[in-house]
Amino acid sequence: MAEETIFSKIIRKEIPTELLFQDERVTAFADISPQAPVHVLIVPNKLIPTVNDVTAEDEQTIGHMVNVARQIANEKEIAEDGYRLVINCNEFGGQEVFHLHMHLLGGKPLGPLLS
Ligand code: IU
Repeated sequence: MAEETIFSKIIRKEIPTELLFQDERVTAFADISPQAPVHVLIVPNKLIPTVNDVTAEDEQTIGHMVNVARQIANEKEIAEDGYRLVINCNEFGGQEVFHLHMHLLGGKPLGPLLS
């Protein structure tokens, strides 16, 4: 069994956050240390530690995460200018919290990903 992270507490609303979306599959909340004017994390409610742990049964949830990101981008009015969706995986990917999450970043030009 994977160990819970602080994100499970956020999902269960045991820790206050700026909650932007929640349904039976996915939760979205403002990143505590924003790297852009809009920085939102979209997480599956189910504890999936990394992308390496995604299985075929998670396909709908992963697709739903993208859909929720798109909706939030529209609500935050950053869709037309554009934004970035990022999922970090393990050490080389820079993952720090081992509960799968998608970063939605936008609200300013982000430049090339690798520079
Ligand atoms: P990473 O992809 O695992 O590197 O990203 C973890 C993110 O989780 C990072 O942007 C943190 O600022 C963010 N975060 C948070 O929003 N709230 C928390 O309580 C913790 C981390 I711990």
